[in-house]
Amino acid sequence: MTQRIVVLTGAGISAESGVKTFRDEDGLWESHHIEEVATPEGYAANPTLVEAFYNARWQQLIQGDIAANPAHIALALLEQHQDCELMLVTQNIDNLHERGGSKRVLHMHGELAKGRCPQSQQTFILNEILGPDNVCTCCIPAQKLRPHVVWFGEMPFGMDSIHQALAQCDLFIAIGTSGSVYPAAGFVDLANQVGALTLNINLAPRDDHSEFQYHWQGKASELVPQLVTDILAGHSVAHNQS
Ligand code: BJW
Repeated sequence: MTQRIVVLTGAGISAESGVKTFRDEDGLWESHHIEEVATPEGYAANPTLVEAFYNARWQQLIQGDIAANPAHIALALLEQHQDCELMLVTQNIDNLHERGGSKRVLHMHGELAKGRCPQSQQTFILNEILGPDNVCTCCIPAQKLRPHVVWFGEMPFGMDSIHQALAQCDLFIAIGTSGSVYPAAGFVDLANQVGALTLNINLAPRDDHSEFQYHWQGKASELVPQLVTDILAGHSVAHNQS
């Protein structure tokens, strides 16, 4: 029987690829003020600073020695499995799932590779870093593109599809996310409500208040390939819990 799986990934899945997380030691929020770089108000006050923040991350992603790791690659393998209906939702704005081979990725917090028209909301693939010269082709007069990301107070993308998938899923898996940002942090509750199995994979130990039924503590690059092997073999996720 087809297993319906929703996977939610966060910054932790890309950490072993060399991309910084937000809230870990040496994470992005240690060297940047959230309200300055991750709110619409911060962008309105200083667009140059905010664009520089995203441009530096984009350049690191395309020019550095950053590559998809075994966790991204394993999820791409899961997508191809005939007996599994997978929705892969990522909070990450990097493109490492795609580089790992995933074909269908829902970027609920946007994508570094794109700019967005603030008027029509149409997105444009960026061939260069975002600056004053990047304007849309959908409006007259042309509008300056903004980073295609979701800041605090803005609505994440794809919420209807995500809710629909969660309402029908058999298994919900969160990987490498601190669960501190909503609405993503509430997905586990929705999955629990429909009786799905819920599994959290994280380097950190189980949180006492966790809503997840199962917790696998360790590196995503090791545990996700193991998980995918188990799923493909028809084994339960109930082992290896902490
Ligand atoms: C590893 C590992 C390894 C490390 N292996 N693991 C209550 C209910 C509903 C909403 C709210 C609420 N209270 C407040 C809100 C609003 C707000 C919110 O959640 N605030 C919180 C601070 C409480 N949310 C919003 O505003 C959202 N919009 C919204 O709610 O819309 C509705 C609405 C609209 C209008 C008015 C009112 C309501 C939008 C949130 C946007 C978040 N944007 C960011 C920036 C995106 C662009 C960018 O990348 O710069 O998204 S913030 C940042 O946090 C980024 C991430 O996607 C997000 C989550 O972070 P993540 O991925 O979990 O990373 P970390 O660093 O926190 O965790 C990493 C984890 O990995 C750790 O646990 C490590 O242990 C682990 N790890 N190495 C395995 N190798």
